[in-house]
This record gives sequence, C-alpha cells and structure tokens, in this order.
Amino acid sequence: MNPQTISPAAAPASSARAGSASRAYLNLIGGRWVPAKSGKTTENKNPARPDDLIGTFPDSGLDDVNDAVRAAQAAFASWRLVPAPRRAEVILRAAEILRERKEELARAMTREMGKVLAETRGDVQEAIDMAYYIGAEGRRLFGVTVPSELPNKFAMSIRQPLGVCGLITPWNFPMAIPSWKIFPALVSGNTVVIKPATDTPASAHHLVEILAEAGAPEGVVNIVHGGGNAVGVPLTTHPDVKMISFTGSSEVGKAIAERCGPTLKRVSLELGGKNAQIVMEDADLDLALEGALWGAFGTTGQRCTATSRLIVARPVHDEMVRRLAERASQLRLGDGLEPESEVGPVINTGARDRIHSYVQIGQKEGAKLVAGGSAADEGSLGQGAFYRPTIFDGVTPTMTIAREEIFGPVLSVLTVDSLEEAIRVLNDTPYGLSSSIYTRDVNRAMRAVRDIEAGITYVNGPTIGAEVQLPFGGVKETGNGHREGGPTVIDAFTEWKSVYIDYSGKLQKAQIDR
Ligand code: UN1
Repeated sequence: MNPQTISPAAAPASSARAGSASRAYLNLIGGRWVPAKSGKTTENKNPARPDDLIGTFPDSGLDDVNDAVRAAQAAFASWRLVPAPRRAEVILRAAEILRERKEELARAMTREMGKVLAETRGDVQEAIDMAYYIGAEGRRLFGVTVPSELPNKFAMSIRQPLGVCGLITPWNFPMAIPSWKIFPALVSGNTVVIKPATDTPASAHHLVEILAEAGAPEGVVNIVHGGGNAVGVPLTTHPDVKMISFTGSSEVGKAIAERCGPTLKRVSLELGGKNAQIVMEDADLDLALEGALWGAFGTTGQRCTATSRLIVARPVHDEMVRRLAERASQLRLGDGLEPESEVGPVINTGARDRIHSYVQIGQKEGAKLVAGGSAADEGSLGQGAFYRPTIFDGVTPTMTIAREEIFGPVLSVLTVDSLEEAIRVLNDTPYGLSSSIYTRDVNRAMRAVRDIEAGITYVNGPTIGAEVQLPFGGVKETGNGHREGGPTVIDAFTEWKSVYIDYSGKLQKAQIDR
C-alpha cells in the first residue's frame, strides 16, 4: 500500500445503525467483515431484559487470530510510514462521527451493558475526548534533542511504533477503554487487533466500524470477537504481536504477563482496585456524602476506580453512615434506558451471584449490613441482573470485604481515629488505583497526596472521574508501571530510538576523545 493513499476499509453490507434490532455482527480482518472461520456464533443479551437479544457475534479462535495478526502485520508496513499528523486525521474524523452519533451509541451501550444513559453518554464522551486529545498528539509525538559530548555531532531520540498491538478490553467502559488503547496505538504508527469483552462486543464493534468509516486503511484496525481462551490466549502468545494492552482483573493480568514472557512482549496492564475515600472530621459532610454515593454506586459499582471502602473519622462516623444508608436505600434501580433509573443492572447474573456471595461472607465475618444486601427482584427487576446498593458498617481491615475487589455496588465502612491511621488503612491493600480524601485542612490534604499509595488521588472529589489528559493507572497489583491517558500513554505504544549524527568527517570516540 502506498502510504500516501489511505483507502478506507469497507463498511459491512448490513450496516444497521446502533439501534434496537438484533443483528448478526462480524469480525473485521484486513478490511473485510467476516464470520469466524468455524462458522460458530454466540448470542449477547441485555442484562436488564434477558429476552432482548442484541445480536450474534463470531465465536472466533486461533485461525481467526492468525488471520487478523497477518493482516495487521501487512498493514503495518505502510501505516508506519504515513506521517503522524495524517494518521491523526483518521482519529479526528472518528471524533466527529462519534459526536454526531453519541446519543445512538450511548443507547446501544446501555442496552448492551446496563449502566444508565447519562453514564453511557459519558463513556462515548470519554472516547471523543481521547480522540481529540490523541489526535492532536499526531503533531507532537515529541522526542528529545540533547547536546553530544563530541564536537560536530548531533544527538536526538525519536519514537518509533512497535508493530502489531493486541488489545484486550473489559465490559465496564465498552467504548472508552477501547478508545484509550486504539487511538494512541494508531497515532503512534502501530496496527491493532482488538478482542473486546464477550459481554460488550457491540460497543467495541461500533467504535471499530466508525474508525473504518473515518478512513482507517485495511488491516490497520482489526476486531476478533470471542472468549479469553480461544482468542485472548493466541493473541498474547503470537510471535508477531509486539505488545499486549489489557484492562481487567489482576488474576487475568498476571496470567497474561506470564504468557507474554516467552516472547518478551511488552505488556501494559490496568488491573484491579480496592479504592477508598477518606472522610476527616473537618470535611464538608454533604459533599463527602454525595462523593461516596457517586463513587460507590455510579456504574453500579463496576468501575476499576469505584469506591469500595469508606474510611471515616470517628467523630463523623454515625452521621455519615446514617445518611449514606438512607440515601443508598432510596436509589432507584431500573433499566438504564428509563429516565427515572439511577442505578442499572450488574453485567450478568453470574456477577450478581458473585456479589451476593461476598455479601454473605461480610455478614459471616461480622460486618453490619446497613443497606441493601440482596438481589432486587420486585416487578420487572426480577428478570434482570439487579443488586441493591449495599453498605456494611463495622468493617475491619482484615475482613474479606475490606480486601478483595468485589466489582459491584458494595461499600465497606471502616472507622479511624487519625489521619495517619486513615492513610495506613487505605494503603493496607494489594491494590493502588484510585483514592480520595475529604478535608478542609490543606495540611492534611497535602500529607494524603504525598503518602497514599495509589496512581490517582482526589481531594474533595470521589474516586471516580479521571480525565483523559492525565496519566491513568495504579501501583502495586493494579498494574505493571504503564499508564494509559496523558502523554504517558505514548510511552506504552512506542519504542525509543537514539540517533547520533556525526558531521565531523572523522572517527570520534565517545568517552575516549576528551
Ligand atoms: C475503569 O473503571 O476501568 O475515572 C475506568 C473513571 C473513568 C474511567 C474508569 N473515567 O472513573
């Protein structure tokens, strides 16, 4: 392919817009929309209404992965030579299409994933934000120029793409997270094969379809639907895949890192969290209450950044817990497409049952249930995967519900007697993604910013709500040191090359000629 001619991948023949009908979705490989080679498909249904079939998706395997990697590898030869500002134009065009279709895409995402419409609009908005942010990066991709120690010699470092990147994305931000990975990969000159979560394949499909429409050349963006073992594993072990970017659980992240070891692939991991919000006795309690409700029960508690622990100073504990329990019990559960719904279903009935088993463990270990604690089954909720916003009081740092990521609407309240104890309790977890402190005392806020072990700390804001132009990621078992978002995401998707240009016309010996 001539790098000067960007011919868009063909759109699918049956390109029904993201709507309410059920549809047969396909993989995109080398610019062609194709079924799984085996011909097998799987169904995906609405978690609020299990009789609502969203569509059938290819149940792909090794052969499909191999085809996709081959197509991506072939496309890399010319995509890497397209000037970065022109690569970025594809992403900026995608931003325009996303903006035009935001409402329709959000509705399709709520139908597929369950979270309420305001939040799926936010999810599409996050993809739009990332497209504009990273699109502009096409005219930066800064390297560094430094002086050489020798005369008449020039030294600089430039960024180079890695090659084919394998992207494995979760269901909780079905468009935002694919966009965090696909856009920076492409602007840097890589080609991609994405395997989206099996619970949210349509949202990732819509993003990929938009990129094709925006002019991504054949083979630059490929999507292969299917399960972790059948598609994810061959992608991570494929010798021609140079990098894996994964968002999901720490358990799966560790398995992926091991599989990537033998081929020394770069692996960028965005994993679990056990995020906490501290509320000091001098905090604005109304604000802290709103923050905790949004952080714990927004997205039905299914964010990596969700608040799953509330660490409260003893003097304000009783008031905080009483008001929180009251407000949590009043939250309206329902189909996210209904305007009055405040909390949607969890992703599927398996997740609902797993969340409930944590609640049972919490009760057995002696925590005090003050709100929720069961699946919601009144009226039409009984058909869907709904779980009541749940709060445990009297939680101690060693209890299971204070330690393990539950990934659902369950908040554990712990009580402390000082800022030092609050920070110690907050840090007492294997994870380190997001954190928050509510205080009016700047000295306490600054000590928390310094001493909390987490990739993100909010002061007087909840643990959720990261913006795309800042690094996103965590410490300890939340990741392996890479960051998404911000200028840092480019580091994950590029290799540095140092270039020395000697214009002295003679052999000069570094470290020796002085
Ligand atoms: C996630 O839960 O994996 O900061 C991502 C937030 C969102 C992104 C969450 N902007 O809560």
